Amino acid sequence: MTDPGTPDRRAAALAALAEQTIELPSWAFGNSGTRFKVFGQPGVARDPFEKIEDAAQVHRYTGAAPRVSLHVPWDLVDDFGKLAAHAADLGVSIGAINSNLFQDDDYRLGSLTHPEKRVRDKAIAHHTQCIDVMRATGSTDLKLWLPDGTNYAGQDDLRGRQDRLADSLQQIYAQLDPGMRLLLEYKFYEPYFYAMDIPDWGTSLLHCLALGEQATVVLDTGHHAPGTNIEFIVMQLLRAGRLGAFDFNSRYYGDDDLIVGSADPFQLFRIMNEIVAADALRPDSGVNFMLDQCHNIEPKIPGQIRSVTNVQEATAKALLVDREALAAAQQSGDVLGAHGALTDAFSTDVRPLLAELRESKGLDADPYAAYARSGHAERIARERVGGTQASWGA
Ligand code: RM4
Ligand code: MN
Repeated sequence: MTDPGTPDRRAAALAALAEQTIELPSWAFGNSGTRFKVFGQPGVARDPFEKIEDAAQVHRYTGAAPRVSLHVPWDLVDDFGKLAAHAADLGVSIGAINSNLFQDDDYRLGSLTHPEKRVRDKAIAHHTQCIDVMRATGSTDLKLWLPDGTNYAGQDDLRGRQDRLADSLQQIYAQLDPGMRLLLEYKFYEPYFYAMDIPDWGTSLLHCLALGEQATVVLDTGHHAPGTNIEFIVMQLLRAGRLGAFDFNSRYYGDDDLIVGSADPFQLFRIMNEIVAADALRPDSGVNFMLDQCHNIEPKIPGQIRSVTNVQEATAKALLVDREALAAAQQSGDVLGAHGALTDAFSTDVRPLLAELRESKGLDADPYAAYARSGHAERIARERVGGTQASWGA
């Protein structure tokens, strides 16, 4: 058995964990559900300002979630400068700006790939609006998930759609300021079922390579077929220097958007192991570790706290891998020894290490319990009366 807990390795892990940050999605703080039912919850945010207040609570107790992704138009406000200032007052900042190409009647047959130029131009102009929001908020990441696709073979020309997509993306990319990035997401099915126009990392990467260095791939862990080896994709995108961000969540059947690490903690560990092995945990590595989740039945702020701590636990375990023993076992063909170097680290209880990390930052060792004790959930349930609760999709 390798010993993942040597003092040197623990110290190095603590230093790396102290710098790790995880970005929260604004939509996690609104009500959400399935197409069957959206359950409202007491105290849910009613506007983008309140969503940011909730995100700031997650940061307050974890010390590791200092940015919030926004979604346009769900988070449209009159004055984005004011929203960014509100975030800064609460100790957080605005992260990626997500565009929306899936909620307009014009987009029935596609947006950036649509056969009609008028519709493509409208979808491109929406990104101009998003880039303006980035300028007003100091955001550097424009995140684009393309919901386009077709339902029936022959419905449209597959290659023609790729050509139109390449042209539309180029027009968006050309508007980026230096220092801004385009994060291009992929998803293998849904909302269309025959062919999605960006179904996989290869298609996303090809478009990014054609666009230029400011374009990188977003890997949403929920957007793969069952059994896909996601850590292989992580490794390959890191090799190509094009892993721009994660959308972390868990899936069982589809795009389930459950709490990251809840369905398969070993998979999350394997993903973080590739990140650590490639030294991509560093804050300047260019990988933005974001959550893309919804909390349909569980409370939202505690759900986000649990998500952050799950990512931290997987990261801590990856940092404890005995890399010398691993390399030696790999080199000598010791199959079980090499595998054991990973499983030993995975089996380590890292909660004491994370408690030490939090205490060193002046935080409570258990963010989940500390939030529960704080009375915040009861306070917002009392105070946030009237108005309309924010909801996924609105
Ligand atoms: C999509 C995709 C995007 C997210 C939206 C809300 O399925 O995962 O990342 O912005 O949902
Ligand atoms: Mn996503």
